[in-house]
Amino acid sequence: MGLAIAVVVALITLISTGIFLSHHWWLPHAISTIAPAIDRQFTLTFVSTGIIFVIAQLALAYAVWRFRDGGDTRRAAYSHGNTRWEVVWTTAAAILFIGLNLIGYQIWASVHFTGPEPGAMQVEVWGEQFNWYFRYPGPDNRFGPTHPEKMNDGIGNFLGLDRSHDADSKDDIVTATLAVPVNREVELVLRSKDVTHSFFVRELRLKQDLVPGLEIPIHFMATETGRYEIVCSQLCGLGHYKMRAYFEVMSQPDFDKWLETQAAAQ
Ligand SMILES: [Cu+2]
Repeated sequence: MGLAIAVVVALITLISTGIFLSHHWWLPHAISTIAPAIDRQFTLTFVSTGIIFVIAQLALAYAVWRFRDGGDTRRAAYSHGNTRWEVVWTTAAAILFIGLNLIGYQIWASVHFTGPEPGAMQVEVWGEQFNWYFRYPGPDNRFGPTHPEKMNDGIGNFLGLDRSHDADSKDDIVTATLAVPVNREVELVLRSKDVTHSFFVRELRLKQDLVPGLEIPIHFMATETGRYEIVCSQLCGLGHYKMRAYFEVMSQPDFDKWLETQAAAQ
């Protein structure tokens, strides 16, 4: 029985490790300038914890086999721990996790704490149960104020704009798709109308919560044109599963044309 359990533990370990090594299910194609650093961090975390996982599981399999019941009638002796080894394990785990955090922190900070490059294009991202809206500031480059009491999805005033009174709102463009020009720095300002949502585009390697009452900026540069999916990755209610939108990366001329069409439809 001991041998059978040891073989099963070893097989589970080796097969699951093999699945990861084969990259059969792996990260989707990356299209942002920050992506290589995030993928490197991911791989570093995976490799270091993976090696420890394999060693620990194979040691478990060995112990199950080595100390199996062999009809020995001696009484078992109980160990009460080994302080020196406990200090060693705990210190090693602390160094590993704090080290990984320190390396990862720099990548995270480059998206969140350092501002975008000058000349970045600003877009507001709004989440509501269960839709996404995006707002471009228009030719004046300024977002008009939003009035919660004027928000009315029924008449298409999703963000509560008062275009007849607020000068800055007049040329604001509200869309259902997030389009950006390729190779241009973009700053997104994330806002929520109701509960916490999360903006996630796998190919950008970008995920950030939208928190009611906060305006959260993040920035990125997309390096390949194409159409990708935005999903809400924070369980936000019954319709969470269908809270999606498209993210399109276009050439600058295509983007200009697209924005013009959107402006005409306001
Ligand atoms: Cu949501």
